[in-house]
Amino acid sequence: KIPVQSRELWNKHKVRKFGTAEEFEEKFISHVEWTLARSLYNCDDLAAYQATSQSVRDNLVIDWNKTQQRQTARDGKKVYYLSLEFLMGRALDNALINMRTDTSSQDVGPTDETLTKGNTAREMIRNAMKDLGFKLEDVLEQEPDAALGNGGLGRLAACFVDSLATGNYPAWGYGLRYQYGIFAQKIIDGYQVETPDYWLNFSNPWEIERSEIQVPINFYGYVHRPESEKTTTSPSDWIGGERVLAMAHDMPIPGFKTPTVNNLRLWSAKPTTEFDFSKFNNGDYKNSVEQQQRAESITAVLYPNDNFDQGKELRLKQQYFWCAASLHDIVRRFKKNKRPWSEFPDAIAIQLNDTHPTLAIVELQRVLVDLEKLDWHKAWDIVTKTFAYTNHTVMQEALEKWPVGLLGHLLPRHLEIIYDINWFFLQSVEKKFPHDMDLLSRVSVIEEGSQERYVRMAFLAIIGSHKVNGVAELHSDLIKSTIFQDFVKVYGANKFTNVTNGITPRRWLKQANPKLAELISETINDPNDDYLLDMSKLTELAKYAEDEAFQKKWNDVKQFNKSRLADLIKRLNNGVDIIDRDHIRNTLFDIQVKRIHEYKRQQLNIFGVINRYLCMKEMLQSGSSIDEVAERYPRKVSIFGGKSAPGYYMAKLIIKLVNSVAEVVNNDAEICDLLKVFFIPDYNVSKAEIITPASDLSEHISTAGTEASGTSNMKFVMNGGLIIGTVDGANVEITREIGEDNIFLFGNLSENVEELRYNHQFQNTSLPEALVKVLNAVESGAFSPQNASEFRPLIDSIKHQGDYYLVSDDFDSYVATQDLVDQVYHKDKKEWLKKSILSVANVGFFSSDRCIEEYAETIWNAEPVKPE
Ligand code: NBY
Repeated sequence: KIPVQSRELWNKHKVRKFGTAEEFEEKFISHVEWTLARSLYNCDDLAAYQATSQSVRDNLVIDWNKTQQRQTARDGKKVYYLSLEFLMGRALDNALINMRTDTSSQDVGPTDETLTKGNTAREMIRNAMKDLGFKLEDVLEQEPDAALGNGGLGRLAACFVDSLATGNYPAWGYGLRYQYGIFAQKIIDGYQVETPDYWLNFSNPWEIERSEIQVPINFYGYVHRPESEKTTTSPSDWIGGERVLAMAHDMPIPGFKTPTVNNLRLWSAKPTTEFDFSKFNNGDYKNSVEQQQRAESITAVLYPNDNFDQGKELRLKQQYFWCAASLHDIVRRFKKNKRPWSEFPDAIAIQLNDTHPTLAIVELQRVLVDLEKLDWHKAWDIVTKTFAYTNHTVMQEALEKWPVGLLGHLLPRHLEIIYDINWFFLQSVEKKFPHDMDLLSRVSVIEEGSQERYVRMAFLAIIGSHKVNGVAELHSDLIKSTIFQDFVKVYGANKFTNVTNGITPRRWLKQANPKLAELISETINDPNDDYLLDMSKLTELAKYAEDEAFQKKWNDVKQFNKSRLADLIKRLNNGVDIIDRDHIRNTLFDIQVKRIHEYKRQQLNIFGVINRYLCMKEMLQSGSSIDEVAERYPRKVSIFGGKSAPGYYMAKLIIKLVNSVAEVVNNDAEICDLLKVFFIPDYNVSKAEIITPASDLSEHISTAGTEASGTSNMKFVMNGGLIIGTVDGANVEITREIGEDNIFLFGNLSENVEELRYNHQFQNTSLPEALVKVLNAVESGAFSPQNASEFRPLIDSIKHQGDYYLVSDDFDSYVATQDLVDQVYHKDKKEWLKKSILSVANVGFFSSDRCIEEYAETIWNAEPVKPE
């Protein structure tokens, strides 16, 4: 503690934020000289990025410190969001956009007074950078994506921390600081090749290493129970075998137009400085050093699977390492206040992003029973009131389960606790439904199977939580009627709820689409961009949906964004333009970017493209002119992007098929550039910021009932793109919000999926004629002349393996709907623009701010801590 008489001196030298361009320039230069040890003579774009980030970070850190002090003093309920993935993307541009410009209190950074009207903090810095000799856009490009996630689940966590800070919630994210994020995807000869993403190569200006916060974490070992304690539910000692340290790294998370800066705490693993003397005595010095070095492997790499559980021991180690470190941190902070344990759930809410952090439930029970010596049932009451669990999938292959043997070996005490949790749970079920042995085995946390027994993590998460939510209405209904139906029976339906996903409009509208954001703020007369905090303001736009002058401006923005994407594609295509710039206005940009997965049905999309191509060729062969072909099949570019899990054979084959089709179609002079196909390599957050605003049409075409929500559907709509989609996930609510006239829905409904699958298995189903032609062309080697059988597995899965994803059942309806899209886009542009404008006008519901408010009110019971 600093003595009172010293405080005056501290205050005299209080650090201050930069507020003017001049103050920023001074900061920038001092970081170039002092932080980077460089100078005017060797400051390149990368150094400028680092110096700018350091300067902006200095401002954030001041607010970060104040936010933490304020939240501690106010002592409201704190929210912790546990996610193994945070797909943050770049931080600098986002920080510039979020920098507030609307307050008059002291040391606030750029304010209205220091900025000329209509000029944002971002503009101020852009100008300052220019004066210093740099172009802001080039400098921003230097930042590597923080790609610590796979897809939707990880990006959702990133949008949530943005909205939590913006809503002034006292909330931290907890995750892992992987040294390697999701792999970088290269396309070589049409195939996906994975290369490591060592994103920390040039050091990371956005993280604050907290070397003072190091938590010891144990693995393996054995359980010792004192003679006096007879059962596994009494305090026991876990004697750990292997020990590593979890070190904290903090990332400041700025809210939009608020001084609240929250914290994202990521853990990295490092060896302890303890020395294993038993090994040393054996003379095995080298081995004992190696053992220590292995510690770092725990947080070395993100597992690159989405919607698939691989069940590897190192993954379980990651999960426990992260849960134990985070809980230790949370409990330590709680204990400072000396409140009774029974008040823990009043002080703290912990949200589990999928089942990956389920061990946190077990760990808290262990801490309370073994270390804090609470009675088992009192402890369990605290645990269940604290946790809530979000489910993101109903697909079996994605539901986590761990072999009992593996879990018990790594975490012997935790396995005992899991058995006891299950025991008490099953007793309560037995009491409610006596003698229903089937029910007991169905809801048991332990799956008793053939040889191995497994721990079902989703069941453990339900039992240990007070609320379970799905991520879109359809999905939340489905979990109640399918995978968790027995738990609805046991607990009643109220434990299960829905919070439809959302996305942050700061990144996905303002940052990704500055031109549209500008047009919107000017049109609805909102020069300070307040609509980004209250998206219902967008409904104002509806007035102009049919206004010709406005439609033209709207269309101009879209054309600008399409050119921007065409530039990117040209760059990725070795400088060769595949999109005809003279026709960009009447070329439909049809985009499907997301993880490659059979259930997301990129194969349906590419089969549709092949069908279109074959039909065009057929017309030409039967004597139609190219103009007639163009009339029937107007200009279109079909854009794909997304990563496959490295071990997912079928997904990789789909990528190869797309690239093979592109090769043939793009080089077919006969069709005169009316159709183009491109696969964008290495789809990631920063590429999404270019791609999303450029779509005319985007594809969200999963087999009904398989896509829990989808969030890119929301991003595309927010950027004025129309959707072709199935009645699945959040497409349902998007339709409700924007109106069914403004979305192209097709295909079978989820309630029919079971029957359709049954028919494929036991009935003689025939394939639609058009699809047969497509499959024949693929089978004939039309797209793989050197290896005709290359795509066999894709064909077989439809023809001979029951067509699990129902491509054949939805094919005709998909093609017909694509025809309808062409009709509207090319024959009735006014109608198209009207749909586009009305979509944006009514997209407000899908702001993650709304979503976070719902979590806060219905699950966490938490309130914002407003800055004075
Ligand atoms: O979560 C996605 C859903 O597919 C999507 O519909 C939803 O919008 C989004 C946000 O709620 N799920 C997802 O991205 N899942 C994963 O990335 C994932 C990653 C790893 C594992 C499981 C799922 N795993 O078991 O290792």
